[in-house]
Amino acid sequence: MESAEDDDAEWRAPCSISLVPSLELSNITSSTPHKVIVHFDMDCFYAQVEMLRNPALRHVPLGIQQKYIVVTCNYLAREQGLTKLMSVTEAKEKCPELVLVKGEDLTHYRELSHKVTELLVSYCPLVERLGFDENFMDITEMVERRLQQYETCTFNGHVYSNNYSEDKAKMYPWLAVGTFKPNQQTTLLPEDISSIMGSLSSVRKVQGIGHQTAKRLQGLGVSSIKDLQIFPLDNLAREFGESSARRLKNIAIGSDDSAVTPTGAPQSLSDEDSFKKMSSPKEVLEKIQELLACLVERMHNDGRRPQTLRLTIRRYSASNKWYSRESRQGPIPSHIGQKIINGNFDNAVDQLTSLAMKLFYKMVVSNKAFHLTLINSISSKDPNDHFTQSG
Ligand code: TTP
Ligand code: MG
Repeated sequence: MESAEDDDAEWRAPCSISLVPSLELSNITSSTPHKVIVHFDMDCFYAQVEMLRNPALRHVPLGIQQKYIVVTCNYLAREQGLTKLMSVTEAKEKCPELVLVKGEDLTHYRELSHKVTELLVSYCPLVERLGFDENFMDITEMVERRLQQYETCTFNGHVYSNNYSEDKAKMYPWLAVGTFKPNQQTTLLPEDISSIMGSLSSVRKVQGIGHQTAKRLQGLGVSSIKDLQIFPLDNLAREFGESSARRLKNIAIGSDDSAVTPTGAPQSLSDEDSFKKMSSPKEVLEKIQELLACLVERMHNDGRRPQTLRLTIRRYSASNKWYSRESRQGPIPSHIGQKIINGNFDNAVDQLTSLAMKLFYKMVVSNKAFHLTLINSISSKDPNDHFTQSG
C-alpha cells in the first residue's frame, strides 16, 4: 500500500530544475561562469493543475484531452506507457482505466502558470517565461552572495559523472552552492555537458533549433547533435552566416550566452480556439461570445484598461496547408473598457461581441460561403501606448 509519506514525497517534486552555467565555447572547462541560470520546467503541467483542483485525481492514471489527443498525462499514466500527444484511442488501449479530463479551456493552466512565475519573481526579478510551464531565472547574484557566506560546499543529490570526486565542488563552487537539491535531482558538471548533448538523437531536441533550421541542417547532412558538434564551422557559416553558425556550434555543446530577459506583465491578452470547420455566422458569433466572456474576466483581473480589440481568423484552404491567418483590429471605446474594470461583464461581452463581428465582416463577405478553422480574439494596449492603468 502506498504510504502517505511516499505520496507526499512524490508530490513535493512538481517540476524539473536544471542549473545552466553559461560558458564560452573556447572556455568550456573554466570554473568562472558568466551567469548561473536556473531553468524550471513543470512536470506534467496540465495534469498537475487538474490534480490540484481535484486531489482525487492524484491517485488515478490521468490524461488531459484536447480534441482527440491526450496532450499530457500524470506519472501514474506514464507508468502504463502513455506519452504526451498520444491519440485518445491509443491511450485508452494502453490504459483502459485512464481518467480523461478535458483541457481545452486554458484558464486554470494560465492562472497557475502566472502564479509560478510570480513565486519565482518574489525570489529574484530576472525571470523569463517560455510558454506556460517553463521559466528561466538568472540567479548569478544570489550565487555570488552565497559563495561569500559559505566557506565550503558540496553537491547534494546525484552528480552525472563517471569520475566524480569531492574536488569538483571546489572546482565548481558556484554550481555546488546553487544546487541544494533534495529530490533526486542531478548535477551535470561542465565537462560532461558536451557528451550528454552529443547523445541526443536529433537537433530538434535542443531549444533554439526549430523546424526550419533543422531542415537546412538536414540539407548539409547534419541530423544529430553529434553531427553538429563535428561539422566544420566554416561550412556551417556558408549556409547560416558567421554569427548564426557560431551560435549553432555553441548550442551543440550546451553553451548559450543569451541573457534572461524579464517577461513582466503581458502586453496583450488573447484567447483562441481551432476547429475542423466553422461555416455559419451563428457559430462564429457564439464562438466569439465564448472567447470574449473568458477574456473579459481576465482583463478585469488584470486591472488595466484594454484599448484595442483584434480579431484573427484562419480560413481553410486546400491548396495552402499552412493556413495563413488574417486579422483586423479596432479601438475599444473607453466606456466599454470602464465596464470591464467595474466588473459589468455581460454588458461588456455583448458590446465587444458586436465590435468583433464588425471586424469579422471586414474579412468575410456576409453572403459568401466561408470555412474557418480558427478564431482568436486579443485585447491589448493601444498600438502607441501601454495598457492604461485603471482608476
Ligand atoms: P510540456 O512541458 O511539454 O509537458 P508536461 O509539462 O505536461 O510534461 P513534462 O513532465 O514532460 O514536462 O508542456 C507543458 C504543457 O503544455 C503540457 O502539460 C500540456 C501542454 N501541451 C500542449 O498543449 N500541446 C503540446 O503539444 C505539448 C507538448 C504540451
Ligand atoms: Mg513540462
